Amino acid sequence: IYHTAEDEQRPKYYCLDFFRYPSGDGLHVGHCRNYVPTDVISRYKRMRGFNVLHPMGWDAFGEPAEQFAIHHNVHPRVTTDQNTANFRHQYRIIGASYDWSREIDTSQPEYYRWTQWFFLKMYQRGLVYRDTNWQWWCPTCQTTLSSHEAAGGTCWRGHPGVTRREIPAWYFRITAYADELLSGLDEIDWPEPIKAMQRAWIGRSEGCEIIFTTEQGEAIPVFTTRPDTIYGVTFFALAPEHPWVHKFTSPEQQAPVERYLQAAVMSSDRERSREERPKTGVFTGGYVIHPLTQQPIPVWVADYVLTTYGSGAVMGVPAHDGRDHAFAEQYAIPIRSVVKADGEGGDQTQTAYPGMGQMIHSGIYDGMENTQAAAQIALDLQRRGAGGTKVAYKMRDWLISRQRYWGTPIPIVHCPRCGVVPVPEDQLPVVLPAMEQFKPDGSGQSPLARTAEFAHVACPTCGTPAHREYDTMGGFACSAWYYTRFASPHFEHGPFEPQALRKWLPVDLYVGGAEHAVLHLLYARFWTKVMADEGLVPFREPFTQLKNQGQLLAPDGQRMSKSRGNVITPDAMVAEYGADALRLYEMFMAPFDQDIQWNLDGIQGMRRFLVKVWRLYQDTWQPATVYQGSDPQLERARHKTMRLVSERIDGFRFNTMVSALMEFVNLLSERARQGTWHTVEYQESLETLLVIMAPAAPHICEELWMLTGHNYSVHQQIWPNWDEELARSANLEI
Ligand code: ANZ
Ligand code: ZN
Repeated sequence: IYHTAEDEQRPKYYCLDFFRYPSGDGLHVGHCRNYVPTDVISRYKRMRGFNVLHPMGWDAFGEPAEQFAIHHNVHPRVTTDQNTANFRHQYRIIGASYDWSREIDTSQPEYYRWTQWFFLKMYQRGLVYRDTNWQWWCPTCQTTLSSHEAAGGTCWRGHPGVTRREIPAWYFRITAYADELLSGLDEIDWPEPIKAMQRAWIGRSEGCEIIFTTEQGEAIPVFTTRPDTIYGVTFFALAPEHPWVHKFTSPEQQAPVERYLQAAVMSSDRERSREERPKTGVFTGGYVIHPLTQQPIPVWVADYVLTTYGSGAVMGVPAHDGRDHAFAEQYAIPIRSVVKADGEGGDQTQTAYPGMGQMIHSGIYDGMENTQAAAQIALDLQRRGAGGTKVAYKMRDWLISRQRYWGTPIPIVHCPRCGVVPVPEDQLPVVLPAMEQFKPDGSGQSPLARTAEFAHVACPTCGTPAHREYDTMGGFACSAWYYTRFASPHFEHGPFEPQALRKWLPVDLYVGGAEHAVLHLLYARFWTKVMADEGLVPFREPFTQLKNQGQLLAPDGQRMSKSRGNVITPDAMVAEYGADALRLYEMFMAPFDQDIQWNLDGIQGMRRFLVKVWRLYQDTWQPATVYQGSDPQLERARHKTMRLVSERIDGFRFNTMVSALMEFVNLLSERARQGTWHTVEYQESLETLLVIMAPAAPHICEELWMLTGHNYSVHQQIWPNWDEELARSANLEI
């Protein structure tokens, strides 16, 4: 017997599922494609001698939970507690072996006081700031969104019609870690598509900053990857949100510019940067001065220029940039070629030429290769104080303010005398008041502003009557560090107990859906790096290995959803076929990461398989010690099966792990049919099968383990070792 209690001698294994937000819908069988394999791995690792941490908790704060509560007109505290009870029940019936003594709930003050504590740490490190800006605004959720959450013009919850508002909000300076977020990807074992999405999201681009000047001599920089095209600049374009638009706008152009601005800011960045989108803009009436020719260049406003990238302004080079070309054609702006392709005349202006070649119409740089000229021009500009090399990132800072009730209150006080004052650490948590009227009222302000007891406080510094920050943090703040809390979930003197943290973290295996590629998974990496710089954790990447399960579609080929009425619940399947049949089918249906459709025949087949296993033990298990004959072939098959099952669990090949078990059972059935089951090899095989099938089908294996006279529990057995020689030479005859 093997003791699975924690033991300091053993290595650790931290196997984490994405924790859940406690929606009212509960689990459907699609979710089990995540939870069953991780449970199998956890059980397997325990039997292989690891201390395994396999916890579950609730991502309870945030818009999904609050939207659900609003929809059902019940307080989110009530719905959250109801829903978590349902989830807990569902996890239990599918046999998930979570350590429920470590359950956490991000909406409890014992948890969110540490979310607030981290906010203060970041504040001290200069990683938190407040800024008034154009924010993404979801009219359905009635709250601001981060650019991540608003990508594509749809709210991350699926609501269309995301627009923009100009409001003050709090940000985490995630861009300070852009380079490390990029380079860290090389060290972790994550699916390549997720890494690619993070790289694209960070969007590092090496180029050059070039400083143009206003007619009054003020500097206005642009970011360009093509300084070699500087003599081809025929216009200058500002993003509609650029703060200097008004400075350039002449009295005559006032009205058209205003009209343009109002329309422009409402479309999303992605829409605005679509290559095929017709280019629009308006002339401001103003000019900038070209840094090398000193010529005046007309300043336009154009919405294909994003305020969120580079400096929010571009030097327009229609001869060599596709978008600038389309724009110039639209507004009859001159097109001036400055790089010619080999063997070309160079002055064609029908389309943009983005390629390499020889410099023309570029003063002293004429005749040079353009790549060489680019470096030279960057250098010359730098000498004159008119620019230099620069790296730009597509990624923006992380907007965390939400004008919503159901979130972690931001621990800040606004004092008429002292300004912004962070709440002192010893006054945490700032408790979310229990409000009956928690719904947004359409004012755009957080409901917390309406609670006098919460809102009014004495300034922690000077005692003057002041008011609290009303915004709460978006739910992604809570989930950015939860994986550390599981190490010591009840610790009261910090977010985690340092010893426990060192023992369990980082997470060895993290499993969940691919839809979190750039939200949660990027935020958590950022938070970890801050924790590391704060000296709190001895690692810089939280999740050593990441796996994304494939999607399970309904039998009609659609996504399972309540609204479509095609949801299949584990509750119904467990009631009808048993948890083990469900588990085996979840693994057997397809490779772990492949999308697949639910098929009732599949689970019925698994049920039949388990009945067959059951009969085998009823009919042929022999407690006596009198054996007849020997069966070397079966012995080889036994060793081979031990090896295959182990390798396939390790390699995330759960479907073929199940087929290895099935082949072995077929072999045993054959012996049973032929009456050649009185051998010691056969009886040993029956015993081995229960042990190696226990992670996949824990209930039936435990039951048969007991019925065949063993002591509790099959799950505390040592995983068997196989003989490589025997395992190799086996030929399975089916
Ligand atoms: C002049 C130029 C000439 C450009 C040329 C390109 C080709 P990546 O590679 O994605 O970093 N740009 C700069 N800031 C922008 C903004 N805020 N919104 C929209 N476009 C912006 O792209 C860098 C190029 O994107 C920059 O180089 C700039 O156009 C444009 F033949 O400058 B380029
Ligand atoms: Zn004060």
